[in-house]
Amino acid sequence: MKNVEIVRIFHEIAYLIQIAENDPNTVYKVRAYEKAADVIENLTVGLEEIYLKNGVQGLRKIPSIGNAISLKIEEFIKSHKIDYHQELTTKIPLKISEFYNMRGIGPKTIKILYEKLKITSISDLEKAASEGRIAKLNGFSKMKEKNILRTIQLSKKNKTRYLLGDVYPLIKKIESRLTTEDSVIRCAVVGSFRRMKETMGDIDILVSTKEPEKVVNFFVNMPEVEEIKGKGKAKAFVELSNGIGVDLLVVPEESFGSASQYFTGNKDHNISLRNLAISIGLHLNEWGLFTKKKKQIAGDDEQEIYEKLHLDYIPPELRENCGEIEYFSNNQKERLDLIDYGDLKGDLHTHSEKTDGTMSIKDMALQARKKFGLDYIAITDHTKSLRLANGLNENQLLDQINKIQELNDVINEYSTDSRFRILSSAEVNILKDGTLDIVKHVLDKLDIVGASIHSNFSLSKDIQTERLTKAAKNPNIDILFHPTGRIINKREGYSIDVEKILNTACETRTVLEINSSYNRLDLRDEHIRLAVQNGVKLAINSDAHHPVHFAYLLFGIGQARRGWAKKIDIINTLKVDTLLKELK
Ligand code: DGT
Ligand code: CA
Ligand code: CA
Ligand code: ZN
Repeated sequence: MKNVEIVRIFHEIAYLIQIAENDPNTVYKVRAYEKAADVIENLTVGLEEIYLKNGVQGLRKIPSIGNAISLKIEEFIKSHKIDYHQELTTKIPLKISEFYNMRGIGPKTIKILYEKLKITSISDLEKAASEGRIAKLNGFSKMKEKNILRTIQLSKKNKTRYLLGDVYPLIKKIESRLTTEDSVIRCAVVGSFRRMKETMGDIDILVSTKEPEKVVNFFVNMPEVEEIKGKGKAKAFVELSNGIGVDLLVVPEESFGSASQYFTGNKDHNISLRNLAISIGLHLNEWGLFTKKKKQIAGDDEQEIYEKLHLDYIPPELRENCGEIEYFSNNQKERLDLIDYGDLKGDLHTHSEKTDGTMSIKDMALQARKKFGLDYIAITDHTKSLRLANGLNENQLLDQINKIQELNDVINEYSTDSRFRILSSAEVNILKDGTLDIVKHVLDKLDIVGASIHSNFSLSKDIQTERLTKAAKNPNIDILFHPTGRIINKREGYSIDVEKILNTACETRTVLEINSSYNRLDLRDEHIRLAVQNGVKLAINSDAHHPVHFAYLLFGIGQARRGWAKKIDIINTLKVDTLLKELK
């Protein structure tokens, strides 16, 4: 996604010109780059798509993108770099990303510190401040110096967490490399990653081996390792080039199960489990489960730990100390038929090149069937009031319905087994007052209707809730897409009364979406749990704009499991005919 890179570059340019240039007019330039970055950050469309379709003219139609900036975007799309940005970073070799979250240490301060003390990084800054070199500068004081040190401490604590989807491919690569290494017997990535938490602080990897030192050395010498922060005989802690930390723990084979349990966590789940062990006269730690006389009765197999504590196996996604230990005790009658990773039969939120997607409807369908084993997808292109995404109007939607009917025959022509089905649908834009931008008689013709909010994010809680409940009460709307609108680490989501919306969804039989796009994962886990308790049906969708995005369904399923969603709670586990009957 080029948008993200361009946003980063524009922020960097804005930051660096404040240091590099002394002209008083630079404020306007700075503001222009920052405004452009903000607008691009909130676009639902790829700049590259806009450019490929409509060229620089198309880019200029975006609010806050003027001539100069549209040319910079073009330059980036064509050459994957922007010369002006490179000149600036060469001239001023600052580690800018380190300074972003430093409240109170803005570019003005950094400019002086860079010019006078050649400070280019936070560690330079920390060193200079602790040596008292900053207080001596003109315009600074002991007090200011102290504040700088405090800000650095704070920012170390609040380091932003990494998105599961951003680090997933990297983690899988490291896991498979370690797994195939000769000296490794078993390898597992544990911690919050194994619990499929939407973000993670660091990565935790567990290995069993007879040659701990060999494994530790192999690990710290991997190409992704930027810095070795700590290294012992049976553990190591490194930082990768993208900044994330990795803890490696090496244990003997007979402790691999108990160590997996311990380092999967979370911490509170572990504490409850340990107390449960104590209550039946046992002792549990990362090395195993022991009797009072220190005899090991379990350890190499994680499941056995739970069994010996009279529990059914608790899936990692549920280990948050939120009632799972009581629920999974052997005497509980009801089994939890949790949604599983292979359970989805279709995807009810996908885009084609007709709006802001990048592939034809046919290619989306063929790939969904061939690569991801799905039986159906709904094409949910945007509608007309979302201009930036080239939203479809009524006539275009009617054309698309016809086209999809034809395609359904074409793609099944050579298939001998079950038919694949493309459902005609749309991601209808919910307007400010809760009405839709497509007339009813066209919506009536679609197989399924999704609706979502793409504007007016900052309405008051009452009004925003009213807007969504009104949409849910609309008999045409089957599913509300990304209901809370949050973007992880970036945007809180609209202010809404989630319980009220769940109640309305239940009464009106409106389905709520779990959007699998890993920067949304909307609904979040606790909302899913509430929805399930209230009998609201859910759909796990990819929001794919390209076939590779079907892979994101994995994250949506993980999120659903964290919310205790059962297979029957998720409508797209149904066969397509049953699904269409079940909808309101
Ligand atoms: P993260 O890294 O913030 O996303 O979250 P986790 O859950 O991966 O936490 P992390 O990396 O600090 O530790 C991994 C696991 O190790 C954690 O889930 C449970 C276990 N653990 C860590 N510290 C403690 C502790 O003080 N007591 C207990 N019982 N377990 C701990
Ligand atoms: Ca961790
Ligand atoms: Ca850790
Ligand atoms: Zn969408």
